[in-house]
Amino acid sequence: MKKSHNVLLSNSKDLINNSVNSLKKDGIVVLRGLFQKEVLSEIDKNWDLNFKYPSLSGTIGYFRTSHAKAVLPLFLLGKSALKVALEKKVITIIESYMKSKCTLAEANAVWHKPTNYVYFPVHSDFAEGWKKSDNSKYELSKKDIRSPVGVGAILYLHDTKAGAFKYSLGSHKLFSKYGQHLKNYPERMRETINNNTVICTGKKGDLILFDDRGFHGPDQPSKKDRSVLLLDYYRNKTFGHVLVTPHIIKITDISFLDATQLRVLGLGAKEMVKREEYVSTRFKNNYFYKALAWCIDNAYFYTHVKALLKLKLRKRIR
Ligand SMILES: O=C(O)CCC(=O)C(=O)O
Ligand SMILES: [Fe+2]
Repeated sequence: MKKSHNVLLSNSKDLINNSVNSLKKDGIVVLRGLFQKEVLSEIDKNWDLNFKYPSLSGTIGYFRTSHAKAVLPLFLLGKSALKVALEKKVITIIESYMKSKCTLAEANAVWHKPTNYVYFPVHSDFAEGWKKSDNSKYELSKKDIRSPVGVGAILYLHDTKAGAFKYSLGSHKLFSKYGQHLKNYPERMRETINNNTVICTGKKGDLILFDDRGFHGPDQPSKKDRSVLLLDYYRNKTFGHVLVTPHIIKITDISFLDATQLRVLGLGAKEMVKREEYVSTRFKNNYFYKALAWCIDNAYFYTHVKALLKLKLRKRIR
């Protein structure tokens, strides 16, 4: 497996065209130095605040979705997260590559714990027949999948080696012929896909853009924690102005956005999945959910009993 991929510096000449060409040829481009230190340090500060404990009964905190993974709706990290997701050069690159307007369909902050096993195997995000959920009316046709229907983005929040993102160069041109799972591909094809895979070791602040149709995933198993921002932009000419589920945003954070950025963010867009059915709410199915909910509901029991006792005492004195 190759170990790295070309990195484009944010001040390099013709960044937009070079990025689009790299996406066309390889399905991936790595952009370095696009975000100021202050943007990254504000994200760090809010990350520390949000990733200390899980959110319980309205407390600040992350959503646990599996043993190894915890997530946070991205924009709870504040204005800086909006600056990253709606960076104008990034929007221009994606929309030129897609030959269409785009919508930021998903945006999450993701924290991965180390494991000795692979829990997120290499995959393609889209294939013919793809739907976000069973009752979704948006389904990809054979013709749809020939266009770049989605572009993913990963921002590294620290220098990343273990657990780095990996991508099979050029695999987006297969149009996910045998579906989203590598195990369903003929052996010769699987070999080629694996041989063309690069591990994108990178620096804090690197933004990786990739065509979602290509084979990709985190390099696992990994012995290190990993903190990333994970974004997905969908192609409007394919899906319409649609996002997966509406973003949660603090109203005081959005005054700096222009009309294009608000449109990409999903102002006026439709949703594919209701908030209550979105993957980040899956703790409701966990074995401990009801017991924990009971504990929270009764967490103020002592103050209640104290109030009752006081009432009784007062009645006796009278
Ligand atoms: O976390 C990664 O490295 C890849 C994420 C990914 O492929 C996905 O969310 O579809
Ligand atoms: Fe993916």
